[in-house]
Amino acid sequence: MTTLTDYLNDYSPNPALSDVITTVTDVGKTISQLLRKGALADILGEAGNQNVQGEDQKKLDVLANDLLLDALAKNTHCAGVASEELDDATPANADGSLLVLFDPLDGSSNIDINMAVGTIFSVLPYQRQGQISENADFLQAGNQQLAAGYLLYGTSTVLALTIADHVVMFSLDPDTNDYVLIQENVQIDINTSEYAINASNYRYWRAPMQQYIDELIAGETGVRGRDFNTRWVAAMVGDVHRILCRGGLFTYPFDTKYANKAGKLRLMYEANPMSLLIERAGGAATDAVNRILDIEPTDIHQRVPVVLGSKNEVDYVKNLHVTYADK
Ligand code: AFP
Repeated sequence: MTTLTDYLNDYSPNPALSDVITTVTDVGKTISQLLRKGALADILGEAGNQNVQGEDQKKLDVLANDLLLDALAKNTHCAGVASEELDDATPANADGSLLVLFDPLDGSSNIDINMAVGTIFSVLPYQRQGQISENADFLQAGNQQLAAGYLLYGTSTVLALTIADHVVMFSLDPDTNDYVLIQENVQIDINTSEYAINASNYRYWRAPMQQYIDELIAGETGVRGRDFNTRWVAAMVGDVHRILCRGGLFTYPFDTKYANKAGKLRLMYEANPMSLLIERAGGAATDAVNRILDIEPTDIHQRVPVVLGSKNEVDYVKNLHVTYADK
């Protein structure tokens, strides 16, 4: 049996990264326990305020955010934290060498209905050791990430992590409260017949995305020549986990539903960490055309359209968009 501590000792490039990952995943144990208690822990329902995204915060959004913030503020290797729930980045320890970004509770709308939720995290290098970190320090492309992962609080609590050229998965053992290695080298099928999208936004998509989904729905009666299936967890962590387990395509595409939003998902603490996991598992991740990990960020809360998963399917979407652009 290999624990997360064993794995970090064997594969982590430096003790500081191991320590920060341990801090984040230890908070994950607490969040997991709170979720197991559910309504009995008085953590369900609305917190009564909105976050920087203008979204109503759930009690657990705020609690998970505060638990992560408090724990990382005490970690001497953490120079600063950026969270979906906070307007600006929060400085931590100026001598730290790492920056941590997270969505503390992805899929909040699932909390009150006992469906899957998760924590998504990303670790970037801090280049100005000795100085107080600020928003600009976080504006690094996703290809600079030193680590990325998520905790999925589902029927069991699973940790997916990449700190090297591969992806590993751990399961939280409720008896020992240890993360135990369950998969050493996650690989995604390059083809798939399963896709995840919120189809109610159809009328807001651009023409190539509408054509792509029309083709999937046409199945064997259309150009794709085979039937497809859909799944939609309404928590990116759940959809990405399914794709890491059995392939598939997930997309939250550009839509015109809200004029000032390129899509719903955030680049820095949702799309980038998930894209690193997907690519290192042999998949692909784009904004429909461009590689997400190469996007140079301009704001810690900027949004990005996302198409990720089985490589040949992601490439198919890209070709459709490029063909449309050439018309
Ligand atoms: P919440 O955290 O507000 O529930 O949003 C979750 C999310 O950002 C992402 O995890 C889901 O894939 C997506 O939004 C679901 O969006 P819809 O509610 O529009 O389907």
